[in-house]
Amino acid sequence: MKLERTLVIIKPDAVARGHAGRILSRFEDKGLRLVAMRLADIAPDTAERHYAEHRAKPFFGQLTAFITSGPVVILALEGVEAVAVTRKLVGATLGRNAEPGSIRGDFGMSQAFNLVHASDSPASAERELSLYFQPGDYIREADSGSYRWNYEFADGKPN
Ligand code: 3AN
Repeated sequence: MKLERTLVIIKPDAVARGHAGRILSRFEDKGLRLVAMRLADIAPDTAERHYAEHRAKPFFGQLTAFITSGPVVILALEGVEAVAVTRKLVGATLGRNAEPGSIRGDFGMSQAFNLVHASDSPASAERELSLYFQPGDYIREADSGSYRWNYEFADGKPN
């Protein structure tokens, strides 16, 4: 059974405001599965590698300072089309524009302090997951039985 995995970071603002549990619940409620998780401080060099595509942007310094400013919860989530599903649950970058019902739409107003990072493509997810997790950090591969009521398995493939 091959399912997609994505990286989520519950950012320092969300952890400091005491929303980590409720944000985690949003992903679990949807049926995305936690396959690795850690509460940690992100090292500055890891933050710079993570956000390398934004290096030339004027907010790069603030962005890396913010993500390293306090503890974060780092998650690996699994499911069919997990990257796209997770982005949709997270919502638009600017909290005050984000759709009500999305995490950013329900929990925040800011652009910089926008509660959650989520990988934006399967290729980014692969790169970002490897920044934070080693192969041994993941739970054992789930069998399809543990997804019995999340998907239909007509020909062995989740649908
Ligand atoms: P998203 O997180 O929705 O994928 P990106 O990739 O455009 O958004 O931006 C990465 C992060 O940079 C955002 N999560 C946000 O925290 C921060 N950011 C984006 N634009 C700005 C900005 N104009 N000023 C400050 N921070 C920003």
